[in-house]
Amino acid sequence: MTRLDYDAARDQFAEWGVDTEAAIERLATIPISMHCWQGDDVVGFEQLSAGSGGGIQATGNFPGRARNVAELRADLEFAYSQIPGKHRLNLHAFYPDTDEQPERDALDYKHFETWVDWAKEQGLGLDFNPTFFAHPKADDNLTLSHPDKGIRDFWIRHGQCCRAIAARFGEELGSPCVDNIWVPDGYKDIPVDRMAARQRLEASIDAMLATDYDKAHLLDAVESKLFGIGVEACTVGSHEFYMGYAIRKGTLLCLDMGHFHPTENIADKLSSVALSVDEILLHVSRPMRWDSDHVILLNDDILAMAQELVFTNLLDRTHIGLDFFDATISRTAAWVIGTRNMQKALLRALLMPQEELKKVEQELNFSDRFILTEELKDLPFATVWEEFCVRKDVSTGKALLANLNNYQASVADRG
Ligand code: RNT
Ligand code: ZN
Repeated sequence: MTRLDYDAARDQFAEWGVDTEAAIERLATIPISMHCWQGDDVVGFEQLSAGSGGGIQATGNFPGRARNVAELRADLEFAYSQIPGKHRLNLHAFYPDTDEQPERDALDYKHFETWVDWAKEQGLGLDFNPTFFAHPKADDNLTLSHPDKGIRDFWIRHGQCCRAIAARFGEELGSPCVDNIWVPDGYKDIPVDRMAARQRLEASIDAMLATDYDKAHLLDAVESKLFGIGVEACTVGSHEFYMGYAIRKGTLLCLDMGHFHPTENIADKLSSVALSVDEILLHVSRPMRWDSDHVILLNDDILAMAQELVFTNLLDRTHIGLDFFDATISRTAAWVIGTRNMQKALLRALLMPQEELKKVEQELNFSDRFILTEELKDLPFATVWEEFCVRKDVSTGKALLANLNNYQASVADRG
């Protein structure tokens, strides 16, 4: 690409009243929270964990899985180096950096302190998640809603120590840490007392959230789900459950794109949810037939999501997190391409003539809306993306392909 290409693209967008410079500047301020668990197939660094369980599953055995903290950080550093802009890392509680083997209900900031040092060095924000799976006390697929009070209390303590850790992350890094609560709780077959399970879940989350933290340090989120493998009949923490909870208790609501009926449009939910909750957490993902957590493509679902965020002016109260894990391809390539796809989608939305589109819709001029949305697809979005990457000093196209393959080759001999 030459300077001339970008100048021509800038002029072309300007004809539609779109300022490419403003779009590039805005895009640079939008952090994406990249999830640590794509790097190791959701295994974690506790010696006791035997895979994820809880109805989630990474498929594949592509070489290069990060086996320890050092490998995961090296992979993350490489991935961030190929992604334009400054971003965040979304850590799970079963990724401590310690030889102590602490139980989940005895996790402490000290077990994660080196993550904070590393995040400071890298200029990253941190988000966090308690881990309510991959543990013997989660084997019934019941945690915070388990009928056994001892098990519930164990998981409540886990959630409490994770909030303390997350709040400290936020304090140390000067940026609020989103602590996202997702539990796998559900039933294989049809339960007869859904209400009791939901009341237990609610009481447990209330107990977990009882301590107040400064919102400048900690933001609590709750994540719903339609179903998981092994809990096909009922998920205790359903969408209605958490939507109501978030509204009544003032938490963030997490919308995971894989956690709804496959034909539902998740982008459509934003404007409705945003009328009732202050802030939203997204788990941007790609379900295929089920909550399969494929790496996100630059497809219609992602474009629609980004367009809603931009057109509904929700960027400032939405935290964009990613949630996918694929072990059939290079894990670092999955991070890089997936994260860049989210950014590309946002850039496209920022480059749309929003006022004009809203105006014709307001006038019920659906013909123009139709003509415009389709003609606009021919605008040179790729040239503006390229310019953004050049300014942020990251590669595109064949150079990116070579970088990704070279790095993959360097980790392929991990056992
Ligand atoms: C599971 C949820 C949850 C997990 C992560 C690892 O269905 O999407 O967000 O993917 O916590
Ligand atoms: Zn999720």
